[in-house]
Amino acid sequence: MNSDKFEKVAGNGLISRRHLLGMGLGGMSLAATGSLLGADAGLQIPGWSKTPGPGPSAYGAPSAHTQLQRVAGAPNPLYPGGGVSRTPLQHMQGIITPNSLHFERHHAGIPDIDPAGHQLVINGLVRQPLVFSYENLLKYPMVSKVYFIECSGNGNSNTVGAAGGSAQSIHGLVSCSEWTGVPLSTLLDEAGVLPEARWVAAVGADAASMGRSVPIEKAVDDVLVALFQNGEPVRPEQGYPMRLFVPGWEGNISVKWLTQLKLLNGPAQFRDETSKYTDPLPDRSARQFTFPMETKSLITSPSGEMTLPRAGIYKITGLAWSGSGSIRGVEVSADGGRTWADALLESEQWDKALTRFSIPWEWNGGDAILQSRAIDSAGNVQLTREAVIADRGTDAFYHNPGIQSWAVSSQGDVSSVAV
Ligand SMILES: Nc1nc2c(c(=O)[nH]1)N[C@H]1C(S)=C(S)[C@@H](COP(=O)(O)O)O[C@H]1N2
Ligand SMILES: [Mo]
Repeated sequence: MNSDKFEKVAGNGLISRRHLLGMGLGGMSLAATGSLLGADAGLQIPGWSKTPGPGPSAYGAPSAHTQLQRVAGAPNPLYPGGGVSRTPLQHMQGIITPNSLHFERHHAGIPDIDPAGHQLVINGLVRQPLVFSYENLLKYPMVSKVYFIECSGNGNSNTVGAAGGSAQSIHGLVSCSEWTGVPLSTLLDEAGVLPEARWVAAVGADAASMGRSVPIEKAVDDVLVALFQNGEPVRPEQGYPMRLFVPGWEGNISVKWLTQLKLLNGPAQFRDETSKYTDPLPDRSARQFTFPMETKSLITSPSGEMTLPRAGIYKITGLAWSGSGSIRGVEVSADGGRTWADALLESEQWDKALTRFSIPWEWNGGDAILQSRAIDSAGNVQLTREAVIADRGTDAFYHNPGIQSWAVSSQGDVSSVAV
């Protein structure tokens, strides 16, 4: 293997992203997994080519040869229906999360809502209180946008230290879909917001009665009452028949099973914005209403709990996102942050959506620490783990965008470490 033919752009084997862009990897298969074609290659007809398979089906399912699954935490009998399941980021490509693999966070389980019996009420400081049925809402003009949603508890195990784990178990509370719905501004216009109204209090129809307050400026900016997710009705797990979708902000504020929007002159001070979803600080004060999810990225492959079979060329790939705009760039390090190289952005750089990055890397069989660092369109650079801890201490449960470090051992084992 002649590694000199690849342009090295940073320490410990990072190769110029230009090799992914037409310069090629010189016929060397990534990670040297390919084998040479024998003389009779292609002449054997596999069994599946000899007999017709089953015909069309009513609702598709993935190949039985793929095993992508959400992973849920153990149920807690004291907290019926409460819990999370996480997206298998390390096995995915592109930026869109299939609906069946969208992460879940429920405070009191998933209500079984018949849309015919569901109502959305707009009241409070409005000229004319309104009630919408599902059928009614379907008649409004809708917009479709690709947005990520991330639980503010995502990655929190990284604050305390290297707890091990996979991309899924540490960071799987983020997903990205095309959300289609009615702009909230359309509905608020129809109700006629009074000048003294400053906040919109949103409440869900689940047994948690989850409520969150949205400042009016955001509510009339890009917030949706989302009815469709990747083209099909929003899944029950995601809030069927309708959810509030608040782009770029902590997942909790995107109230699912949305049933009430009340215009107020201040925040409602719901439980989920006072005792929960606030950020305790080392000086014993707490931050409240820390809405935008911060600039973050993550290498999804190679990542924790994977094993590299042999030294050679690998394609490092991952995801980056920011609640304050689009992703301007991602840098990758293979030497624990001493040197960095620019990754290739493989997807569109959409506002408040996931962005896919990659870069080729030659693993020499020695120790390595892989990291990625994103910068967004507003110039925000992803914080290091130390910077997060310096700002929030180790008691803060929410908002942990710190740089993820994956250590590669000389055996090829990849694990999460704190550096
Ligand atoms: N009504 C209601 N809305 C809710 C929740 C809930 O339990 N009930 N969970 C919140 C939290 S904490 C998050 S992170 C997101 C998760 O959205 P998802 O389950 O569609 O991924 O929904 C939010 N909206
Ligand atoms: Mo959340």
